[in-house]
Amino acid sequence: MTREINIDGLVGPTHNYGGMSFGNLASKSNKGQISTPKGAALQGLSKMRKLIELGLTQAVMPPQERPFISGLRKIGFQGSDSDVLQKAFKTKPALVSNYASASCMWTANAATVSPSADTADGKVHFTPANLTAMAHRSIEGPQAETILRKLFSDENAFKVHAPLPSNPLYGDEGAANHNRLCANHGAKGLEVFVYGREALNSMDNTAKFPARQSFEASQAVSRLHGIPDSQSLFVRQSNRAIDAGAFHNDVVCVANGPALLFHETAFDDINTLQDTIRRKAEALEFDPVFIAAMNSDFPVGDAIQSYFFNSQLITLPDGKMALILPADAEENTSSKRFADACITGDNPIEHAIYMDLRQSMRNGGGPACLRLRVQLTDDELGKMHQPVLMTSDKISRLETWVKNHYRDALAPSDLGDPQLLEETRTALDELSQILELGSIYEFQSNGGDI
Ligand code: SUG
Repeated sequence: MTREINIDGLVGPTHNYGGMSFGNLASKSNKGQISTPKGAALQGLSKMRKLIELGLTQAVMPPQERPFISGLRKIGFQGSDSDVLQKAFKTKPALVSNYASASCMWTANAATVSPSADTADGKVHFTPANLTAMAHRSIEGPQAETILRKLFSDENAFKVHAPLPSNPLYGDEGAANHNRLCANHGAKGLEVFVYGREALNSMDNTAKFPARQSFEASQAVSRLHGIPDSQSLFVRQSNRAIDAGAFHNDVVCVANGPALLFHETAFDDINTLQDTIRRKAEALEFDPVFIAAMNSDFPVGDAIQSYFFNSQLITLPDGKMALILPADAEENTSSKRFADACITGDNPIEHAIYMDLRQSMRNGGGPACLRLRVQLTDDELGKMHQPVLMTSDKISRLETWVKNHYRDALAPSDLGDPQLLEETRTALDELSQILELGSIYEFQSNGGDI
C-alpha cells in the first residue's frame, strides 16, 4: 500500500514577526508584533495530533539552528557566539532577524518531492528548495538537505539532491509551487509545476510583488527527479494572484488525488489548463475533478485573507476527502460559504475541519505551508527514520518539551539576547535526542561556546 505522510515543521523557539517577506501581506501587516513561540509550537502540534486522530501518518521535521551564528560569521562578525550575535544586532537589528527567523517551520518550502511511482529510477526524490527570493529564507536549503538526508538516508529507496544553484535564475520554493494529481497516492501521477517568471527572459518581470519561482528551476527539479514529459506540466501563476498576495501557488490552489481545488485567478487561462490536465490525465487513466472558486462568489482578497486554499486537502482512511482549514477561513463569510458549498457539492470533499494556527498565519503560513507531503509505499515508510513518526504519546512528549523551553512572548527586539541563543540551543539539543537525530546542528559539532 502507498500512503501520504505529512511532515510538519516543528515551530522553532525564535518564532517572531520580522516583516521580512515582501509580497506576503500577513508578514508585512504583523511586522514587530509580539509573538508567542510556545503557543505557535503548540498550535502546530495540535494540528499534527488531529491528523493522527483522523488516521493519517504524521511526521515532524525539527527546526533549524537559529539564531544562525555561523551565517553571521560568514559576513564578518567575530568573537564568541554571543559576541557575534550582539555585534550583529548592534550593527542593525534587522540583520539578526534574517538569521533568527523560524521560517523553516513552513516545510511546504523545504523541498519538492516526487514519489517513486513517478521517477525514472523508482526512488523517492527530494530537492531541497534554495528559497533565493527572500534573504531570511535563503539560508534554509543546506540545513534542509542535512535533515532530509537524515530522515531519508537509505539510498536504495531515496534520492536527496542538493538544492539548485543559489541564484535568481533557479529561484525554487519547493512543494508550495508543485501539485500532484493522480488516481490514488500509489498510482503514476501528473506533476504540475507552477512558476511565476521565466528568468532567462530578462523582460519577464511584470508582477508588482516578487514572482519567486522560476520556470528554469521547475524544469531543473523535474529533470533531476526523472519525471517523464507525459507526467509533467509547467504552468504559470498569474500576476494577478501574485499581486493580490499569493506569493506561492499554494495560497490559491491545492491538489489531492484527482482533485484540483483552486481560485480562478490562480492561473491566467483556466480553460486551457483544465483541457491540458484532462488530456494528460487520460493517458494516466484518471479523471480529474476540478473545483474552482469564481472571483464573483469568492473574491481573491477574501481567499488570501482567509487562506482558504492553503488548507490541507487529505484523503481519509475511508477514501473520502477532508479539508484542514485555518480558523480564519471559518470567520470570513465568503470563505465559509465556499467551504460549505464544497462539502455539499458533487465532489469528493466531505469534511471541513478548522484549526487555530493564528501564530503561523500572522506570518502568512497556513495549514498547507506547515507540511511537506511525501507519498511512500509501506516498504519506503519502513526505511525512513522512524523516531520522527508521531504517535499521540510522542506529541505529548514534544508538548512537554515546548512548555519547558519556549518563551510565552518574543519581540524582534529580543533576538539579540545571548540568553535566547542559549535557550534555543538547550532546546534543540534535547530535541535532537528525543528524535534520535544525532548531532544535526553545527553548535553540537563545533562546541557551541556561547
Ligand atoms: O516565505 N513567511 C513565509 C511564509 C511561507 C508560507 N509557505 C507557503 N505558502 N507554502 C514566506 O513568506 C515571514 C517571516 C517574517 O516576516 O518574520 C515569512 O517568511
